[in-house]
Amino acid sequence: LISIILPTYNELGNVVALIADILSELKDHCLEIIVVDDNSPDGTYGAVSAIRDPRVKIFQRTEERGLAKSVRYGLERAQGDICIVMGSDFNHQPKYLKFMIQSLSDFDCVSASRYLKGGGMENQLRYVLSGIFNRFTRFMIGGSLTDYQYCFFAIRKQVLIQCDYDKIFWGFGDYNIRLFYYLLRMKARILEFPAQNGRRRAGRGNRRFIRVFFQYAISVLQLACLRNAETKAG
Ligand SMILES: Nc1nc2c(ncn2[C@@H]2O[C@H](COP(=O)(O)OP(=O)(O)OP(=O)(O)O)[C@@H](O)[C@H]2O)c(=O)[nH]1
Ligand SMILES: [Mg+2]
Repeated sequence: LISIILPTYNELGNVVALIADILSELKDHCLEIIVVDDNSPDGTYGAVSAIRDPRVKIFQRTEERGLAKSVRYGLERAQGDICIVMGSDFNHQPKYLKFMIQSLSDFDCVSASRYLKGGGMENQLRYVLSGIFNRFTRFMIGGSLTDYQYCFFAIRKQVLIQCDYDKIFWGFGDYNIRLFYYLLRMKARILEFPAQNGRRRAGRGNRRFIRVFFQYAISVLQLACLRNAETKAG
């Protein structure tokens, strides 16, 4: 069983079409789609609930809002031995899913990268800034990955459950940096493949770029300190 986790916040114009695309792309696979909605005011929950397909499950969180906590919520409810996390706005394209699932037979985690040859994104300013930030991340926390913050990956449940979720799942997409830090420390085998960022079809995405940038920078510095302390401790 493959579990696909889709966190949503105001994705009424995207998520229903995305689910249809995923179901069609993976029609030969046994899967469940777990949508975790943070009480979106636009009616995302109602639209997904109206999908009459037992493979599609929707959960609504009302206590707090947050991407990383929603992903955790979905992962904790996932029943598959393969979990895939992706956004629900078409930035992460379903056409890569088959490759990701196939490649997991030789790896613990398969992650999309905009920074391998063949990958990329339309917004050039964001592409360059995220690229610089990824280099900074690599320098500070180690590893040889090219994209630590894209949040589009498939992972074996067996490997995932060895991680301490409390240390990873908080904040926005910075949880991805922490997850990869701990996976690399566990010597998990991570494969990156080149991916083109898809165009958001509807709605407005994350507009708090500056805030998110600082949040990510703080996360990297925290991990660098941890790495330093661990190196000293031997
Ligand atoms: N459950 C939940 N999902 C969220 C939250 N914030 C964002 N998301 C979802 O997480 C994914 C990534 O968020 P986006 O707003 O697209 O961030 P982004 O890709 O950096 O921004 P754009 O490039 O504008 O799309 C989307 O599927 C969102 O719906 C949240 O607080 N809770
Ligand atoms: Mg997006």
